[in-house]
Parts: sequence; C-alpha cells; structure tokens
Amino acid sequence: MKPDLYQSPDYYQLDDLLTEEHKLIRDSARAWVKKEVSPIIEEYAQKAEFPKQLIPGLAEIGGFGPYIPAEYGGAGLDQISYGLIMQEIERGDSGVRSTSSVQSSLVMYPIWKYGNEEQRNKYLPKLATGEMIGCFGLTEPDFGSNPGGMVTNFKDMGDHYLLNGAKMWISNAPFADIAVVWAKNEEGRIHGLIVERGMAGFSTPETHNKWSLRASATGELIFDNVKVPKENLLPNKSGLGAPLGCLDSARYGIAWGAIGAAMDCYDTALRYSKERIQFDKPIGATQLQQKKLAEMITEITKAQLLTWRLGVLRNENRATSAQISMAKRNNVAMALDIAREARQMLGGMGITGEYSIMRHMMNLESVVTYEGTHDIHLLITGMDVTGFSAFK
Ligand code: TGC
Ligand code: FAD
Repeated sequence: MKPDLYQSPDYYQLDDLLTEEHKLIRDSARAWVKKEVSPIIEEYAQKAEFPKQLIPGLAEIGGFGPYIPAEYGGAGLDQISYGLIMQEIERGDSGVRSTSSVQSSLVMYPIWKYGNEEQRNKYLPKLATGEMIGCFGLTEPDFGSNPGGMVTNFKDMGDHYLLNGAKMWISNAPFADIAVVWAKNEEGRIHGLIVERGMAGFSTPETHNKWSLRASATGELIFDNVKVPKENLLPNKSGLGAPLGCLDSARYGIAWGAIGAAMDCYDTALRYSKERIQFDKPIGATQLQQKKLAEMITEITKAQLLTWRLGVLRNENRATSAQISMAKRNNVAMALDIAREARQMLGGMGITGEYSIMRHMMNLESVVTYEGTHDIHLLITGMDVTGFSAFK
C-alpha cells in the first residue's frame, strides 16, 4: 500500500467551529491512524482478520466510550469529540470504527444507561481499556429491519434465566468477551441481558466470505439453553426503545465516521488527479474529473456542517432520533457515492489495494445496510414529517 499522505479537507474553515480540545483530540486520533492503522490495514482486510493489536491504541485515543463518565473509565468527552474520533478512525477503516462503535455505543452505552451500579463497575472500566471486548446482539436471521419481531427468548427459572435463540451479523462476536443480547421474556417484553463467553450453551461462529468490512470480525450468537445469572439482566429499561436508544448513539458516530471515509477517498483522488498524466496533461486538468472533485468536496462540506450541527444538538440533549437517522443516511450515501466516483478516477489502479478507495467502497456497502438500511432511514424521515408509519 502507498504511504499515507492524507490531508484532511476543510473547505469552509469548519475548524473555526471546534474548540482547542476538539482539535487536539482529533489530531491525536489522526496521528494514531496514520502511524498504526494505515500501514497494516490493507493486509488485514485482504486476509479477512481484525487487527487485534490495535485494541490498546483504540482505547488510548478515546475510541472506547469517549462520552462515558471518567468514574467508569470513559474519557468523559462531549459529543463532538466522540464524532471526531469516529471520523478519524473510519478515515482509516470502517471495520476498525465498527469495533469502536460497538464497544462504545452498543455495549458500554446500554450498561451505563440501563445497567445498575454493580454492572457499571464490573464491566465499564475493563471495556474502556479494551481489556474486555463486547458485542451487541439485536439482529436475527428472520428479523433484521424489524427487530421487534425477534424470537430469541428467556424464561425465569427461579434462580437464573434460561436463554434460547440466535443472533446473526454480529460485529466483534467471534472474539468478544461479553454480548449485550436483546431477548423477549415470557410476556413478550424485550430486555437486555449480558451474556459472557464461557457460559454453557453459548457459541459465536464466525461469518466468512464477506466482501465488505473484511478487517472486522462478524459472527453469530447461538444460545442453546444458556443459564444466565439474574444479576446479568439490565434492569433500568425494557421494550424495543431500549436497543433502539443505543442505535441512536451508534448512528450518530457513523454519521461522522462516514465523512472520514469520504474525505480519504476525495483526498486520494485529488492527489492522483494531479499526478496522473494522460493525453499530455494531468487528468485533474480535465473538465470531467474536475466535476467529480467539485461535487465531492461540496457534498463533504454539506455533510460536515450537518454533522457538526447535530453534535451541538446532542451536546444540548436536543437531537431527535429522526435527526440522527437523517445524518446517518445522508452521510453514508454521500461517502459511498464518493468512493465509487473516486475509484473510477484512479482507473485500473483504483481496484488495487495500493490505494484505500476500493476498501472504503466495499466497507461502505455494509455501513449503508447496518444500523438501519438506507431505505429504513428514508422511511423514518418520511414518518417524522408525515406522521404516518409506512413500515407495516
Ligand atoms: P416503533 O413502534 O416505531 O418503536 C418502538 C419503540 O421504540 C421507540 N423508538 C426509539 N427509541 C429510541 N431511539 C430510537 N431511534 C427509536 N425508534 C423508535 C418508539 O418510540 C417506541 O417506544 P414505545 O415506548 O412507544 O414502545 O418500532 P417499529 O417496530 O415500528 O420499528 C421501527 C424501526 C423500523 C424504525 C426500527 O425497528 C428500526 O430502526 N429498524 C432498523 C433496525 C436496525 O437499525 N438494526 C441495527 C442492528 S445493530 C447494528 O446494525 C450494528 S452494526 C455495528 C457496527 O459494526 O457499527
Ligand atoms: P432486511 O431487513 O431483510 O432488509 C432487506 C431489504 O428490504 C433492505 O433493502 C431493506 O431496506 C428492505 N426493507 C425492509 N423492510 C422494509 C420496509 N418496511 N419497506 C421497504 N423496504 C424494506 N446487527 C446487530 O444486531 N449487531 C451487529 O453488531 C451487527 N453488525 C453487522 C455487521 C455487518 C457487516 C452487517 C452486514 C450487518 C450487521 N448487523 C448487526 C445487522 C444489520 O443491522 C442488518 O443487516 C440490517 O438491520 C438489515 O437487516 P437485514 O440484513 O435482515 O435486511
């Protein structure tokens, strides 16, 4: 892979909207990605393996629970810092950002928000350092966009719960130490349970043959009469709103992350367009290639503004789920379009691992699907503006 010469685009001088602390946090994440992720990520993506050696560094840059209070081991940062960290990690690779998102927003967040004090003290500090890795089990083979239909269930056996069912497409599953699992009780009410590796009847087979997010480990969660101690139930929230509340936090991070992937594709294509000579001039001097670059930087700038504003609203606890949904949908679609255009700008070189673009493009095909598909997010906006649900 080529050396990482990345220069972050900031066409509207949006750095002016950030505090010195934001810039410091962003720049240290950026430097870490350049030093630790860029040199190895292509190799790990090609061999379809998550680079576990990145875990301590991810913890150090605040990639695990950036907004979780310091008393539980988190970095206690604001939402814009969280977003900037996700942006920089995904600039390196969406799969690495996935690990960070899942750990922060889908494992630490529910334990922090819906757990009790014992659960917070037991799990959060170890998750913050990466000593423990978690995963989040919501999706099932027959219930993806419609998680409310889930069939995974648990029964109260007096001194423990008995968990049965299966989850599919679970990031981090193959090596996670714990899983936050969403299942129905005997009354059909959804609850979160913390399932630990090693519990009898719990297995996590890996999903192979992915063309996307190859540097992220994906797997199933199988529960065959798993005895879950009663103290592992998250007591403070139940119903479908509980897992969906975690998704708000993760989708927000993805909205920022996708900008990182888009900026990397744009920056690579821009540099290539100045260096690549065809018909005796740089391809960047041709109108068609300039059109592509002009549209890319315009869309990146719009996404940066949308996301920064969303961060301000989140800091003030005013962002709605529908606003987060819009940013996730818009920014991921924007990044995917840019990756496809940038790939073409590199001609044949664009399909090789010499450049990051094709890897970003393939990764974004998952990002546009997970955490709610593009179409589901369109329907969320549609429902928000009309008041009618078009899902059912
Ligand atoms: P609906 O009747 O609309 O809602 C049920 C209850 O949930 C509440 N709610 C939310 N609460 C918090 N945050 C949100 N975003 C919420 N959306 C809805 C709602 O108010 C209601 O509460 P209550 O008290 O009235 O019961 O539910 P529905 O069954 O009609 O479904 C709505 C729909 C389709 C929007 C939802 O199910 C959905 O978002 N589907 C997409 C599924 C999804 O995103 N799955 C993601 C799985 S995790 C993942 O992909 C991780 S990838 C990780 C990585 O690698 O980065
Ligand atoms: P479906 O729900 O079967 O959708 C198929 C198609 O139908 C989509 O285009 C969808 O938009 C469309 N569709 C569905 N319903 C409607 C409707 N009402 N109207 C119009 N169109 C509709 N899940 C987790 O729980 N934890 C994880 O860590 C996790 N990680 C993932 C990692 C990867 C790499 C991938 C690919 C997925 C991951 N997921 C995870 C699952 C992900 O959230 C689901 O794939 C996603 O929610 C879509 O569900 P589905 O794949 O079953 O598609």
